[in-house]
Amino acid sequence: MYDVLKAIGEKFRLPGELYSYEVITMGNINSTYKVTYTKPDGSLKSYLFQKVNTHVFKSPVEIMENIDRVTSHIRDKYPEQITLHYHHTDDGLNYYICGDSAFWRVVNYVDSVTFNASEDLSIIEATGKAFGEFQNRLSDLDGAVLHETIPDFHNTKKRLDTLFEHVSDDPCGRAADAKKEIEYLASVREKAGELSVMFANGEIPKRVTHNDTKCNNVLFDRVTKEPIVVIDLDTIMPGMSMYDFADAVRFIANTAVEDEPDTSKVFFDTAKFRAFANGFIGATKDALESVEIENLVKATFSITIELVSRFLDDYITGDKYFRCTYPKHNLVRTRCQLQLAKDIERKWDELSWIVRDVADNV
Ligand code: GN1
Ligand code: MG
Repeated sequence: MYDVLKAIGEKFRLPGELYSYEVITMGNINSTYKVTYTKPDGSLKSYLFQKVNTHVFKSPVEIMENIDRVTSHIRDKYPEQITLHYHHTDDGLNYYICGDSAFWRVVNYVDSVTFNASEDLSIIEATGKAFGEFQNRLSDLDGAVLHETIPDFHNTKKRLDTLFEHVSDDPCGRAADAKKEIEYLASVREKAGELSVMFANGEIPKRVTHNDTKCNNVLFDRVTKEPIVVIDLDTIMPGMSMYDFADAVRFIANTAVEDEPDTSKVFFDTAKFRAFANGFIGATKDALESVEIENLVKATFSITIELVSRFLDDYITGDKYFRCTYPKHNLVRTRCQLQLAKDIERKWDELSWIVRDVADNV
Protein backbone atom coordinates (compact mmCIF):
# COMPACT_ATOMS: atom_id res chain seq x y z
CA MET A 1 0.00 0.00 0.00
CA TYR A 2 2.88 2.33 0.82
CA ASP A 3 3.97 2.46 -2.83
CA VAL A 4 0.45 3.07 -4.10
CA LEU A 5 -0.10 5.91 -1.63
CA LYS A 6 3.30 7.39 -2.47
CA ALA A 7 2.44 7.39 -6.17
CA ILE A 8 -0.96 8.98 -5.50
CA GLY A 9 0.67 11.68 -3.34
CA GLU A 10 3.02 12.52 -6.21
CA LYS A 11 0.10 12.90 -8.62
CA PHE A 12 -1.47 15.42 -6.22
CA ARG A 13 1.89 17.21 -5.88
CA LEU A 14 1.99 16.91 -2.09
CA PRO A 15 5.20 18.46 -0.78
CA GLY A 16 7.67 16.47 1.33
CA GLU A 17 8.15 12.77 2.05
CA LEU A 18 5.54 10.17 2.96
CA TYR A 19 6.12 9.54 6.67
CA SER A 20 3.34 7.14 7.74
CA TYR A 21 -0.16 6.00 6.93
CA GLU A 22 -3.07 4.30 8.67
CA VAL A 23 -6.32 2.78 7.47
CA ILE A 24 -9.47 4.54 8.65
CA THR A 25 -12.15 1.90 9.14
CA MET A 26 -15.12 4.22 9.46
CA GLY A 27 -17.62 4.05 6.57
CA ASN A 28 -19.24 1.20 4.72
CA ILE A 29 -18.36 2.16 1.17
CA ASN A 30 -15.08 3.92 0.35
CA SER A 31 -11.53 3.01 1.47
CA THR A 32 -9.86 5.77 3.46
CA TYR A 33 -6.26 6.29 4.60
CA LYS A 34 -4.81 8.96 6.81
CA VAL A 35 -1.46 9.72 5.23
CA THR A 36 1.17 11.85 6.94
CA TYR A 37 4.01 13.68 5.20
CA THR A 38 7.18 15.25 6.52
CA LYS A 39 7.15 18.71 4.99
CA PRO A 40 10.39 20.21 3.63
CA ASP A 41 10.67 22.27 6.86
CA GLY A 42 10.54 19.04 8.93
CA SER A 43 7.01 19.46 10.31
CA LEU A 44 4.29 16.84 9.81
CA LYS A 45 1.14 17.32 7.75
CA SER A 46 -1.68 14.80 7.26
CA TYR A 47 -4.13 14.23 4.44
CA LEU A 48 -6.98 11.85 3.82
CA PHE A 49 -6.55 9.71 0.73
CA GLN A 50 -9.76 8.07 -0.43
CA LYS A 51 -10.33 5.38 -2.98
CA VAL A 52 -13.89 5.87 -4.13
CA ASN A 53 -16.04 2.74 -4.47
CA THR A 54 -17.09 3.03 -8.11
CA HIS A 55 -19.47 0.08 -7.83
CA VAL A 56 -21.60 2.26 -5.52
CA PHE A 57 -20.68 5.65 -6.96
CA LYS A 58 -21.07 5.04 -10.66
CA SER A 59 -20.40 8.68 -11.63
CA PRO A 60 -17.47 9.70 -9.42
CA VAL A 61 -16.49 12.63 -11.64
CA GLU A 62 -19.96 14.10 -11.15
CA ILE A 63 -19.58 13.62 -7.41
CA MET A 64 -16.34 15.57 -7.46
CA GLU A 65 -18.07 18.34 -9.45
CA ASN A 66 -20.85 18.47 -6.85
CA ILE A 67 -18.29 18.59 -4.05
CA ASP A 68 -16.46 21.43 -5.80
CA ARG A 69 -19.69 23.44 -6.15
CA VAL A 70 -20.75 22.87 -2.57
CA THR A 71 -17.39 23.52 -0.91
CA SER A 72 -16.71 26.64 -2.96
CA HIS A 73 -20.21 27.93 -2.21
CA ILE A 74 -19.60 27.52 1.52
CA ARG A 75 -16.05 28.90 1.28
CA ASP A 76 -17.25 32.02 -0.59
CA LYS A 77 -20.04 32.67 1.90
CA TYR A 78 -18.08 31.88 5.06
CA PRO A 79 -14.41 32.46 4.23
CA GLU A 80 -13.39 32.37 7.90
CA GLN A 81 -14.68 28.84 8.47
CA ILE A 82 -12.86 25.57 7.97
CA THR A 83 -14.08 23.82 4.83
CA LEU A 84 -12.94 20.72 3.06
CA HIS A 85 -10.28 21.34 0.48
CA TYR A 86 -9.67 18.75 -2.21
CA HIS A 87 -6.24 18.81 -3.80
CA HIS A 88 -5.72 19.02 -7.54
CA THR A 89 -3.44 17.12 -9.86
CA ASP A 90 -1.23 18.63 -12.57
CA ASP A 91 -4.20 18.33 -14.90
CA GLY A 92 -6.23 20.63 -12.63
CA LEU A 93 -8.57 17.83 -11.55
CA ASN A 94 -9.62 17.11 -7.96
CA TYR A 95 -9.33 13.37 -8.56
CA TYR A 96 -6.93 10.95 -10.19
CA ILE A 97 -7.83 7.75 -12.00
CA CYS A 98 -5.05 5.24 -11.41
CA GLY A 99 -3.99 2.66 -14.01
CA ASP A 100 -6.28 -0.07 -12.74
CA SER A 101 -9.19 2.40 -12.92
CA ALA A 102 -9.08 3.06 -9.17
CA PHE A 103 -10.54 6.51 -8.46
CA TRP A 104 -8.55 8.50 -5.90
CA ARG A 105 -8.98 11.86 -4.20
CA VAL A 106 -7.03 13.70 -1.52
CA VAL A 107 -8.49 16.09 1.05
CA ASN A 108 -6.99 18.12 3.89
CA TYR A 109 -7.01 16.29 7.22
CA VAL A 110 -8.75 18.28 9.93
CA ASP A 111 -7.51 17.50 13.42
CA SER A 112 -10.70 16.70 15.28
CA VAL A 113 -12.71 14.12 17.10
CA THR A 114 -15.80 12.29 15.85
CA PHE A 115 -18.46 10.40 17.74
CA ASN A 116 -19.95 7.08 16.68
CA ALA A 117 -22.31 7.41 19.58
CA SER A 118 -22.68 9.77 22.46
CA GLU A 119 -24.45 9.76 25.79
CA ASP A 120 -23.85 13.49 26.04
CA LEU A 121 -27.04 15.24 24.99
CA SER A 122 -25.20 18.50 24.34
CA ILE A 123 -23.03 16.74 21.71
CA ILE A 124 -26.20 15.35 20.13
CA GLU A 125 -27.84 18.76 20.09
CA ALA A 126 -24.70 20.26 18.55
CA THR A 127 -24.77 17.57 15.85
CA GLY A 128 -28.37 18.53 15.03
CA LYS A 129 -27.37 22.16 14.85
CA ALA A 130 -24.41 21.35 12.58
CA PHE A 131 -26.53 19.44 10.07
CA GLY A 132 -29.29 22.08 10.24
CA GLU A 133 -26.81 24.87 9.60
CA PHE A 134 -25.21 22.88 6.82
CA GLN A 135 -28.60 22.83 5.08
CA ASN A 136 -29.06 26.56 5.69
CA ARG A 137 -25.70 27.35 4.14
CA LEU A 138 -26.73 25.58 0.98
CA SER A 139 -30.27 26.94 0.88
CA ASP A 140 -29.35 29.57 -1.73
CA LEU A 141 -27.47 27.11 -3.94
CA ASP A 142 -29.59 26.17 -6.93
CA GLY A 143 -30.11 22.42 -6.64
CA ALA A 144 -30.42 22.24 -10.41
CA VAL A 145 -26.65 22.74 -10.75
CA LEU A 146 -25.99 19.53 -8.82
CA HIS A 147 -25.88 16.12 -10.44
CA GLU A 148 -28.17 13.47 -9.03
CA THR A 149 -25.20 11.19 -8.48
CA ILE A 150 -27.22 8.23 -7.19
CA PRO A 151 -30.65 8.50 -8.76
CA ASP A 152 -33.49 7.69 -6.35
CA PHE A 153 -31.03 7.40 -3.47
CA HIS A 154 -33.70 8.15 -0.86
CA ASN A 155 -36.72 7.07 -2.85
CA THR A 156 -38.09 4.77 -0.17
CA LYS A 157 -40.95 3.50 -2.29
CA LYS A 158 -38.59 2.51 -5.08
CA ARG A 159 -36.15 0.90 -2.64
CA LEU A 160 -38.99 -1.26 -1.32
CA ASP A 161 -40.25 -2.09 -4.81
CA THR A 162 -36.73 -3.20 -5.78
CA LEU A 163 -36.43 -5.32 -2.65
CA PHE A 164 -39.71 -7.12 -3.30
CA GLU A 165 -38.69 -7.79 -6.92
CA HIS A 166 -35.43 -9.31 -5.70
CA VAL A 167 -37.22 -11.30 -3.02
CA SER A 168 -39.32 -12.95 -5.69
CA ASP A 169 -36.30 -13.54 -7.98
CA ASP A 170 -34.28 -14.75 -4.97
CA PRO A 171 -31.01 -15.01 -6.94
CA CYS A 172 -28.95 -16.48 -4.08
CA GLY A 173 -31.65 -18.60 -2.43
CA ARG A 174 -31.54 -16.43 0.70
CA ALA A 175 -35.08 -15.04 0.95
CA ALA A 176 -36.20 -17.85 3.26
CA ASP A 177 -33.69 -16.61 5.88
CA ALA A 178 -35.69 -13.41 6.23
CA LYS A 179 -39.26 -14.61 6.06
CA LYS A 180 -40.48 -12.72 9.15
CA GLU A 181 -38.63 -9.55 8.18
CA ILE A 182 -40.13 -9.64 4.68
CA GLU A 183 -43.63 -10.07 6.13
CA TYR A 184 -43.18 -7.05 8.37
CA LEU A 185 -41.84 -4.96 5.49
CA ALA A 186 -44.86 -5.91 3.39
CA SER A 187 -47.13 -4.70 6.19
CA VAL A 188 -45.50 -1.23 6.40
CA ARG A 189 -44.55 -0.88 2.75
CA GLU A 190 -47.17 1.68 1.84
CA LYS A 191 -46.83 3.82 4.96
CA ALA A 192 -43.02 3.97 4.65
CA GLY A 193 -43.16 4.94 0.98
CA GLU A 194 -45.66 7.77 1.34
CA LEU A 195 -43.27 10.69 1.87
CA SER A 196 -41.14 9.74 -1.11
CA VAL A 197 -44.28 9.67 -3.25
CA MET A 198 -45.30 13.12 -1.95
CA PHE A 199 -41.79 14.38 -2.73
CA ALA A 200 -41.96 13.04 -6.27
CA ASN A 201 -45.33 14.80 -6.67
CA GLY A 202 -43.85 18.12 -5.57
CA GLU A 203 -45.78 18.21 -2.28
CA ILE A 204 -42.59 18.47 -0.21
CA PRO A 205 -39.94 21.15 -0.91
CA LYS A 206 -36.83 20.07 -2.80
CA ARG A 207 -33.71 21.30 -1.00
CA VAL A 208 -29.99 20.69 -1.25
CA THR A 209 -29.44 17.98 1.34
CA HIS A 210 -26.53 15.95 2.69
CA ASN A 211 -28.25 12.55 2.54
CA ASP A 212 -25.87 10.67 4.84
CA THR A 213 -26.18 12.41 8.20
CA LYS A 214 -24.57 9.92 10.55
CA CYS A 215 -23.14 11.75 13.56
CA ASN A 216 -19.62 10.62 12.68
CA ASN A 217 -19.88 12.85 9.62
CA VAL A 218 -19.50 15.90 11.85
CA LEU A 219 -15.97 16.76 12.98
CA PHE A 220 -15.72 18.27 16.46
CA ASP A 221 -13.01 20.36 18.07
CA ARG A 222 -11.11 18.11 20.50
CA VAL A 223 -11.11 20.72 23.25
CA THR A 224 -14.21 22.88 22.94
CA LYS A 225 -16.38 20.02 21.60
CA GLU A 226 -17.88 22.47 19.11
CA PRO A 227 -18.64 21.22 15.57
CA ILE A 228 -15.97 22.24 13.05
CA VAL A 229 -17.19 20.96 9.71
CA VAL A 230 -19.59 18.49 8.11
CA ILE A 231 -17.87 15.84 6.01
CA ASP A 232 -18.73 13.02 3.58
CA LEU A 233 -20.17 15.09 0.77
CA ASP A 234 -20.57 12.19 -1.67
CA THR A 235 -24.32 12.07 -1.54
CA ILE A 236 -25.13 15.78 -1.62
CA MET A 237 -28.07 16.09 -3.96
CA PRO A 238 -31.49 17.67 -4.04
CA GLY A 239 -33.66 15.90 -1.48
CA MET A 240 -35.98 16.17 1.51
CA SER A 241 -34.76 18.16 4.49
CA MET A 242 -36.66 15.87 6.85
CA TYR A 243 -34.76 12.83 5.62
CA ASP A 244 -31.49 14.44 6.75
CA PHE A 245 -33.05 14.84 10.17
CA ALA A 246 -34.42 11.32 10.03
CA ASP A 247 -31.24 9.52 9.01
CA ALA A 248 -29.35 11.33 11.74
CA VAL A 249 -31.72 10.33 14.54
CA ARG A 250 -31.98 6.80 13.15
CA PHE A 251 -28.27 6.52 13.86
CA ILE A 252 -27.73 8.69 16.92
CA ALA A 253 -30.83 7.70 18.93
CA ASN A 254 -30.27 3.97 18.55
CA THR A 255 -29.30 2.58 21.96
CA ALA A 256 -27.12 0.02 20.16
CA VAL A 257 -24.76 0.04 17.20
CA GLU A 258 -26.17 -0.06 13.68
CA ASP A 259 -25.30 -3.73 13.27
CA GLU A 260 -25.98 -4.98 16.82
CA PRO A 261 -26.59 -8.76 16.62
CA ASP A 262 -28.49 -8.84 19.93
CA THR A 263 -31.68 -7.03 19.01
CA SER A 264 -32.88 -6.99 22.61
CA LYS A 265 -30.41 -4.10 23.06
CA VAL A 266 -31.99 -2.03 20.31
CA PHE A 267 -34.29 0.82 21.30
CA PHE A 268 -35.02 4.31 20.06
CA ASP A 269 -33.96 6.78 22.74
CA THR A 270 -36.50 9.60 22.95
CA ALA A 271 -34.25 11.88 25.03
CA LYS A 272 -31.60 11.74 22.30
CA PHE A 273 -34.29 12.36 19.71
CA ARG A 274 -35.34 15.47 21.59
CA ALA A 275 -31.77 16.72 21.89
CA PHE A 276 -31.12 16.31 18.16
CA ALA A 277 -34.49 17.91 17.34
CA ASN A 278 -33.59 20.91 19.50
CA GLY A 279 -30.41 21.47 17.51
CA PHE A 280 -31.79 20.75 14.05
CA ILE A 281 -35.18 22.45 14.32
CA GLY A 282 -33.57 25.36 16.15
CA ALA A 283 -31.26 25.93 13.20
CA THR A 284 -33.79 25.41 10.40
CA LYS A 285 -37.17 26.47 11.72
CA ASP A 286 -37.25 29.74 9.75
CA ALA A 287 -36.73 27.82 6.53
CA LEU A 288 -38.85 24.74 7.11
CA GLU A 289 -42.46 24.56 5.99
CA SER A 290 -45.08 23.02 8.24
CA VAL A 291 -45.34 19.90 6.04
CA GLU A 292 -41.66 19.29 6.78
CA ILE A 293 -41.95 19.69 10.54
CA GLU A 294 -45.18 17.71 10.79
CA ASN A 295 -43.66 14.70 9.04
CA LEU A 296 -40.38 14.39 10.94
CA VAL A 297 -41.52 11.29 12.81
CA LYS A 298 -42.88 9.63 9.71
CA ALA A 299 -39.59 10.46 7.96
CA THR A 300 -37.69 8.81 10.82
CA PHE A 301 -39.72 5.65 10.51
CA SER A 302 -39.53 5.71 6.70
CA ILE A 303 -35.78 6.11 6.41
CA THR A 304 -35.24 3.34 8.94
CA ILE A 305 -37.47 1.04 6.88
CA GLU A 306 -35.59 2.20 3.78
CA LEU A 307 -32.28 1.13 5.29
CA VAL A 308 -33.80 -2.19 6.36
CA SER A 309 -34.79 -2.72 2.74
CA ARG A 310 -31.34 -1.72 1.47
CA PHE A 311 -29.48 -4.04 3.85
CA LEU A 312 -31.88 -6.88 3.10
CA ASP A 313 -31.73 -6.26 -0.64
CA ASP A 314 -27.94 -6.47 -0.47
CA TYR A 315 -28.19 -9.71 1.48
CA ILE A 316 -30.68 -11.21 -0.97
CA THR A 317 -28.58 -10.20 -3.99
CA GLY A 318 -25.22 -11.41 -2.65
CA ASP A 319 -23.59 -8.66 -0.53
CA LYS A 320 -22.23 -6.49 -3.32
CA TYR A 321 -22.92 -3.01 -1.95
CA PHE A 322 -22.15 -2.64 1.78
CA ARG A 323 -18.81 -3.78 3.14
CA CYS A 324 -19.43 -6.97 5.13
CA THR A 325 -16.99 -8.23 7.72
CA TYR A 326 -18.64 -11.63 8.27
CA PRO A 327 -21.22 -13.84 6.51
CA LYS A 328 -24.80 -12.67 7.14
CA HIS A 329 -23.57 -9.23 8.26
CA ASN A 330 -26.27 -7.64 6.09
CA LEU A 331 -28.94 -9.87 7.65
CA VAL A 332 -27.79 -8.81 11.12
CA ARG A 333 -27.95 -5.16 10.04
CA THR A 334 -31.43 -5.78 8.63
CA ARG A 335 -32.73 -7.22 11.89
CA CYS A 336 -31.18 -4.50 14.01
CA GLN A 337 -32.68 -1.68 11.92
CA LEU A 338 -36.00 -3.48 11.79
CA GLN A 339 -36.11 -3.69 15.57
CA LEU A 340 -35.38 0.03 15.67
CA ALA A 341 -38.18 0.78 13.19
CA LYS A 342 -40.62 -1.18 15.36
CA ASP A 343 -39.62 0.81 18.42
CA ILE A 344 -40.06 4.08 16.51
CA GLU A 345 -43.50 2.84 15.47
CA ARG A 346 -44.36 2.09 19.10
CA LYS A 347 -43.20 5.52 20.25
CA TRP A 348 -44.78 7.44 17.36
CA ASP A 349 -47.16 9.53 19.49
CA GLU A 350 -44.54 10.42 22.06
CA LEU A 351 -42.08 11.44 19.33
CA SER A 352 -44.73 13.58 17.59
CA TRP A 353 -45.40 15.32 20.84
CA ILE A 354 -41.68 16.01 21.30
CA VAL A 355 -41.44 17.52 17.80
CA ARG A 356 -44.37 19.82 18.49
CA ASP A 357 -42.96 20.85 21.85
CA VAL A 358 -39.52 21.56 20.39
CA ALA A 359 -40.92 23.44 17.39
CA ASP A 360 -42.99 25.65 19.73
CA ASN A 361 -40.11 26.40 22.03
CA VAL A 362 -36.90 26.80 20.01
C1 GN1 B 1 -23.36 4.02 3.81
O1 GN1 B 1 -20.34 4.28 4.08
P1 GN1 B 1 -21.16 5.27 4.78
O2 GN1 B 1 -21.17 5.06 6.24
O3 GN1 B 1 -20.79 6.68 4.40
C2 GN1 B 1 -24.49 4.46 2.88
C3 GN1 B 1 -25.57 5.20 3.67
C4 GN1 B 1 -26.10 4.31 4.78
C5 GN1 B 1 -24.93 3.88 5.66
C6 GN1 B 1 -25.37 2.91 6.70
C7 GN1 B 1 -23.57 5.96 -0.44
O4 GN1 B 1 -22.71 5.17 4.30
O5 GN1 B 1 -26.64 5.53 2.81
O6 GN1 B 1 -27.05 4.99 5.57
O7 GN1 B 1 -23.88 3.25 4.88
N1 GN1 B 1 -23.95 5.31 1.84
C8 GN1 B 1 -24.22 5.08 0.54
O8 GN1 B 1 -24.33 2.73 7.60
O9 GN1 B 1 -24.95 4.18 0.16
MG1 MG C 1 -21.36 8.25 3.42
